[in-house]
Amino acid sequence: MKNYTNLANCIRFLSIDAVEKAKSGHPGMPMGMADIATVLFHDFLTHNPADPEWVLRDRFVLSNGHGSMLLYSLLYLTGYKKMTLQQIKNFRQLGSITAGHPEFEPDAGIEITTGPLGQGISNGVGMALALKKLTAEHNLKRTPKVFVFCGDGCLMEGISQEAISLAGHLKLDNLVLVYDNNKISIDGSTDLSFSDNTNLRFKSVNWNVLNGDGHNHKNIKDLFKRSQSSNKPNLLNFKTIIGFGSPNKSAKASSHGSPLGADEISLTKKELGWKEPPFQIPSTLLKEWRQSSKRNLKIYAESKKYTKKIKGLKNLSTQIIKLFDDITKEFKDFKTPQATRKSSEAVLHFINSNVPIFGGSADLTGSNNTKGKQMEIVNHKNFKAQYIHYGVREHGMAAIMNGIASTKLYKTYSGTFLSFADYMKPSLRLAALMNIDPIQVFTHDSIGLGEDGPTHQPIEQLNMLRLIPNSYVFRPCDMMETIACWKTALLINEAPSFICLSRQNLPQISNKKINIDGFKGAYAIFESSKNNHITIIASGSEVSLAIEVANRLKEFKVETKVVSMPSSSLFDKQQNSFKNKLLQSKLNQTFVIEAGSTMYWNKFTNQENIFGIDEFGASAPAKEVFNKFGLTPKRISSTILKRIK
Ligand SMILES: Cc1ncc(C[n+]2csc(CCOP(=O)(O)OP(=O)(O)O)c2C)c(N)n1
Ligand SMILES: [Mg+2]
Repeated sequence: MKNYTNLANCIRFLSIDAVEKAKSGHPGMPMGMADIATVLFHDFLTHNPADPEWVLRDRFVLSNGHGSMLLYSLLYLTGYKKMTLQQIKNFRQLGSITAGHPEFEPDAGIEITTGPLGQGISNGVGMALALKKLTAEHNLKRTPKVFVFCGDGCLMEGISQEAISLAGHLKLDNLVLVYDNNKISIDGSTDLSFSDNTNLRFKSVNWNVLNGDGHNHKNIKDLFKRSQSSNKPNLLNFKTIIGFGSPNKSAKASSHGSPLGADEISLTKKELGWKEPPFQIPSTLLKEWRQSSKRNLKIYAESKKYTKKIKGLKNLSTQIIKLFDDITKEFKDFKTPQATRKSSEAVLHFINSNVPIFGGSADLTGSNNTKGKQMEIVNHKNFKAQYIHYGVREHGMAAIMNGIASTKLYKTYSGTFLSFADYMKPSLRLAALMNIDPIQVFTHDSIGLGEDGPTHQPIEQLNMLRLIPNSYVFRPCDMMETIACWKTALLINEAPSFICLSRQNLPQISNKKINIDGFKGAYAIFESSKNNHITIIASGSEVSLAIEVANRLKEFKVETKVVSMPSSSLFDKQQNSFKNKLLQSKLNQTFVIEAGSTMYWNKFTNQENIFGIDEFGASAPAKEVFNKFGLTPKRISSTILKRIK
């Protein structure tokens, strides 16, 4: 048997030293999980540090991301080139890849950004699902596994339940969740707030549950081994001691999130028999760590015959551009009034058979119109399929999609109502932070949904989404704009997209005006004269309203340019000359109409020039709700006339 204790102490002291030097960080978790991680990396994890992005590697996810030094230590010790000792010494410093919480850096071995607790578990479910699909499609001999570490906090978060429930339903047997059951969180003992029977909880959602001692190497090995023959997802519930080895801080919340301090470090060294100066790893131990992945070289070499065939998302853009030429041709003369969610469905019929994609909906398939014609439904017998019934699990869905998107094997989109974007926000933000590209289809995008009332009528959600850096909000007004938005969203590889669609029918108005190839997020859709007095910006269902307003204003000799802005996010990225020219008007007056909160639009004009809604909607037929909030051609045009007189 290897000397796992000394190998694990390498992780412990790198973590202790890095946190001490940074004067901040979380030593307790790496000290507590070091033994489990050592056994996993030495004997089970299939990876190759010389090729971090090897497509058939197992994935390692640190859901309890505060213990980031555990991950950085493992990557340094096993020999990932980018994870140098200098990086470890620069823990938590500007410009280092050793950020406070792990930040997505696949070529350094950091598979996903974690920190907000519970996300990583759900990301792991997405990765496991994508890898099951890959295995099924390519008939692989071995399904790559996903090992997720989590703590008490991750399991207290509601999102974990959504994810484990779906994972159990789909029987994702390549998923191994390793629970750091140390009974400590920041406030102290978990007895203060957590008395779940975690084993029963997992068993009830169809998981294989194994219990062990997280400091007994033989026992740890045994559990990992037993998990290999399971046909269900696996929970390895390990009793551990946070801050293991520290005489005064182990098993206490005081080791969770602050440096041990010089005195306690000396005592810990004594306790664990560690004699090295800070950041020094004895060469024999480092050598053993560096050798640890060599056992995978045979699998790595053999996998070449498969990896050559796995294209993932490489060279997809040319295919997408060609596909959209066909879609555009098909619909260029389309005239029937139609809800944009229906238009989106029509586009999806083409996409699904031409793009490697996972679609889905959180139990609103018929309302979100997210299921393309030929899409088969993913279940434990059919991982080749494309459509995921996520059930009513919006937050889990968004985080699972981040896991799928992080693999770069598939594009992924989902559906729910726009007002429930609130349920998904934490994961949407993380997608943007990671520069990954999930696409959310958000239907029922305004008070225009009518009778379901204010709980379902989004008001501030459009702008909430627009405020997420590195993300794209789309809100098309008709069929052709929907095509443009889908095309742009699919071509974006480094940011999430949110496509917001109407429940209600809308007229076809953009056919003659939109330039799908050169789509810049906004364009003039209607000009009552080339010499416009004013400009009105509108999006989605309010574009046709804006045109009605313009027609009324013409009766009063006011000439209007209506700018349809299906994507303010994309428009913002354009050159000032284009933006200024598009918005210019003789009276230098810009107005905005959007059935949502007004605040975002202040950057284009004065508050008085914005027609929106800054209170909750109302339960009534759509037309009456639009009336109630003054979003009618008559009210808006008369207000505009007063403003410019
Ligand atoms: C969503 C979210 N809420 C709160 C936090 C702040 N936080 C970080 S660690 C932690 C305690 C977690 O306890 P546990 O997972 O048991 O970690 P341990 O102390 O055992 O390392 C909290 C509340 C967070 N990172 N994410
Ligand atoms: Mg804990």
